[in-house]
Amino acid sequence: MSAEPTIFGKIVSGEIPVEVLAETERVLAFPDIAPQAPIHILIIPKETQYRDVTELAAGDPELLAEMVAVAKQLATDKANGDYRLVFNNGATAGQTVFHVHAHLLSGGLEEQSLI
Ligand code: DGP
Repeated sequence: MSAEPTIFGKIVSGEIPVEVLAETERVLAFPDIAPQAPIHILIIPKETQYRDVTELAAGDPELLAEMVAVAKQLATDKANGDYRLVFNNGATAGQTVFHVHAHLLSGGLEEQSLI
């Protein structure tokens, strides 16, 4: 029996449409629905089994590195190449979707919120 898909699982499967900002064979990037910065993009693996970055780093560090490379490319394309990359890990740390995701924040530190 498979678990109920998360909202990001539904985005990967195409059930929920998003504006794709970057895509590789294993990684997808799309705008956060509630942006906290001029540039606020979510970067996720297409694979659904990793709940958070701790699991991903242990299970597939190359996939984590690919997410970081996508972040750098987006920050270079859309801003000056500098960026923040935030992973919330666990409900009491603010994680609400249990499919690992990086928040890419860029484009003016003074306009950003702590997420
Ligand atoms: P976190 O709190 O770290 O689990 O971040 C989850 C983020 O996901 C939050 O910033 C809002 C975003 N989000 C939730 N649902 C959707 C959705 O349906 N579409 C998009 N684009 N973003 C979503």
